[in-house]
Amino acid sequence: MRKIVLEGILGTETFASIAIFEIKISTGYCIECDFEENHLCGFMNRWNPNVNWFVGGGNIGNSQSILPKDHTFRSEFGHYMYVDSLYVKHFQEVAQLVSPKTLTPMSGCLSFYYQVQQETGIVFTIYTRDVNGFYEELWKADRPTSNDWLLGEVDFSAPYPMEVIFEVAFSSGKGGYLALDDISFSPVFCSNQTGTSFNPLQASCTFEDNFCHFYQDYKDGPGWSRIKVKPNAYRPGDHTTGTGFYLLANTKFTSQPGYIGRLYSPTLPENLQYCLRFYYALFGFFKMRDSLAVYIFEENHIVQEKIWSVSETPQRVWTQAEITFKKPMPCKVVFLSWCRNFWDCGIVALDDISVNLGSCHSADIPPDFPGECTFEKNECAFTLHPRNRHGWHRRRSPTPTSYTGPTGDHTTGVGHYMYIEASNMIYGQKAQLISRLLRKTFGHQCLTFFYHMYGRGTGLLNVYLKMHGSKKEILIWRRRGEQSISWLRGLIEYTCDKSHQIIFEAIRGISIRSDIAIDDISFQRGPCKEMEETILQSSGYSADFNEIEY
Ligand SMILES: [Ca+2]
Ligand SMILES: [Ca+2]
Ligand SMILES: [Ca+2]
Repeated sequence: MRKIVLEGILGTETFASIAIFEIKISTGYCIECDFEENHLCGFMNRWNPNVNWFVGGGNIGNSQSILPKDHTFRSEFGHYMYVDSLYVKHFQEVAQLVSPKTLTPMSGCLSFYYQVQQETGIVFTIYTRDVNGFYEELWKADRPTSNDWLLGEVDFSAPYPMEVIFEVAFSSGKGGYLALDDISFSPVFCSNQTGTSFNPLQASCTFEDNFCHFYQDYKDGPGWSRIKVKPNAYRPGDHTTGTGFYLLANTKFTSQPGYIGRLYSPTLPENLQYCLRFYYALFGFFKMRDSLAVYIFEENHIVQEKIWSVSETPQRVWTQAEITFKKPMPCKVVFLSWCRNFWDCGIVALDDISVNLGSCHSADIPPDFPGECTFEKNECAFTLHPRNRHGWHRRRSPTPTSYTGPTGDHTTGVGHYMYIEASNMIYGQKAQLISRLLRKTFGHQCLTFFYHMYGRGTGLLNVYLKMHGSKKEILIWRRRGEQSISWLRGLIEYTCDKSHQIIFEAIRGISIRSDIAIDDISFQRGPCKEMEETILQSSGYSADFNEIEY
């Protein structure tokens, strides 16, 4: 069972108002329609000066009495959509009927009925269009053999959000009309074969437990090793949590000069668009160019194509790479590290490889989800405490004082984070970053964030929960003093049956080397999936939590 909640939040204007009318919930797929109701099922005509899709039928006494009976009821009272060439003024003018966007992954058979009168000069094509506006032809009408309704069927697969566009183009003004009715979808491919289901998570890995489905061939040298280190300026903590595992390729110790074995992903099915993301960090390279490269290998390794390689980039920072690709054959992604000669060589670290369906760019279009903040665009739902407005700053690039603060943000390595600049504060001074009012948690809530506490004089980072209407700030998490040169993941599991706020409070330590930074805050419903032992003791607030001494 699900509920749909419509929430209206009024702005501050005196006469602000929000109105809702005509909510319709229908069963079936969002790209289906028989056009018998007055809302077109969310389909839209893309308006044009001359040619457009209109609703036909319904015995509306259209002067163009040549128009047909509909397909659903086979009567004058049924409805359908049509495009008439009567008003065409330009060669190949097009009319587009755009479906609602698919919201969940779907694949199967898209079917519809269409009728063409006086077919010469009419081109009827169906396209899909993704959120970046990228068109792909799905189907094109053959020269029709009849003037009655014809069934069109095409295999349709929408692993990521897309629209279906029914497009009619006229090459002359005497092209007659085209009518469309009964668009429907069934989750079985038209040829009655079930769709292959591919879960992109199979090609993702944090390397915390093992190599997941990645593997190597060792014929080119020692390959990538999975390691966990105590972080220092030359070896980072991992990207996933700051204390976990990552992969390392050290080209200084390869048998062949400067060339290291390949890391293969599992096979990715053909004809799907993928977004590959991963984090890398480089250490000690004299020349960075091409020290890490990503190739696409066809199954039998005949086709090999370089799709990405590193260029000049800051060293010693976990940096995110994003690659969108689509191939007509099943393929594997291959990570390769190399350098031209011994003196150029260094270390490449690799972590958090993920594969998603769709373009990488599309994920960036919606702003942060309400429960997430990367600080890339703004401070999201967080505001500064009015009394210490100068406490937290949003920053990109390293902090000005050396031996303290992060060298890049956690999200991409080159993005934004929030931090306190110890040089502008005095010992013991507090800076609070306060969330907007959050609703009660309905059971467990998992708050994840990344924090950076590096510097000899580092002070404290506290996280408080403050219930609405109460002045009391309940401590739910705390770290004191220098923690790591890496970004560390903080996990807090809590419940709260009232609306509340979460407060990040940084307290400046004894010296200017006490910058504290946070990034990538996310609130998720349910208990935290992984809880580390060290965090368990400080997670979940209880009445006596405040009594814990440090
Ligand atoms: Ca109809
Ligand atoms: Ca990791
Ligand atoms: Ca960030």
